Amino acid sequence: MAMLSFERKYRVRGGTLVGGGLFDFWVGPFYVGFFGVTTIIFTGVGVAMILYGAAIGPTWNVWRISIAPPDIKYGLALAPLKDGGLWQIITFCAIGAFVSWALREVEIARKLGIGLHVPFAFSVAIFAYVSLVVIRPVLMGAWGYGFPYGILSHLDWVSNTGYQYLHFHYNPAHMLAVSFFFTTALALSLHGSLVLSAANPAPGNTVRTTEYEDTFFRDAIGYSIGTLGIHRLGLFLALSAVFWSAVCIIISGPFWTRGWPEWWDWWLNLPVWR
Ligand code: UQ2
Repeated sequence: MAMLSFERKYRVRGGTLVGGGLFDFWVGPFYVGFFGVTTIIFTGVGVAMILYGAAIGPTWNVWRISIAPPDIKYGLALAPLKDGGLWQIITFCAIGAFVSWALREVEIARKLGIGLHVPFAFSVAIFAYVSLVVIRPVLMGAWGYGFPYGILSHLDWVSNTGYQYLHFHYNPAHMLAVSFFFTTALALSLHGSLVLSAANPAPGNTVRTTEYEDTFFRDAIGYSIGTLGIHRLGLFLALSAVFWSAVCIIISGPFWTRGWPEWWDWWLNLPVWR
């Protein structure tokens, strides 16, 4: 069945979480829904605030435009618009747009009768962003601990925040996150190359089935995780990378204020060495 006729067949009413049939329609290829409307509104207001922040700022150089969070002195209060208030509105709109997008994914998945894996995975990415601009700032008592919205300025923030803890690579949660990122790249490179080797072989060779894929890895390492298994593993590895990234920054400040190398003193102080 051609993709378009398949889509027409499954473009049916129902599955909505909010609004019933009110926004249950498509615009061209795009499903709208209640959360399509809220996504558009949050995105529109957020982008307008970013443009306003850029307009009242010192530069139109895209690399240097930056909208900073409020000064630490404002604590967790609302700040004046031009002194961090814009950042607060933009953060609110960003979270509103991201959550709306996730819920729109839920409605589409419900319509199709498929699992909620995609919105679940996206929710972990939202959790990572919320960790940086809400959870950690709230735990530390000031919105000023959030990161600035700018291409170079957010890089400066990451560098400065890392150096505040002397050497961020000694953060055990950061170690886990990095290891999961690398393992995700390994798994996807194995998977992508294996699928292409069988499904898109060199000219003159016929397309091979999944048994060939299994056999390749059984011959090479004595084990094949399977065609479904590799995707379970990939999702687990990728979500773990994002999850431990969130953990590694949440614990830096709220739960550990010294240099991360010093955290490992527990190892040096084990009674077994004495
Ligand atoms: C596999 C399989 C796939 C795959 C890949 C494997 C047929 C198409 C890549 C091999 C993966 C293994 C053995 C797991 C490696 C473990 C880590 C932590 C990277 O067996 O089934 O399906 O794509």
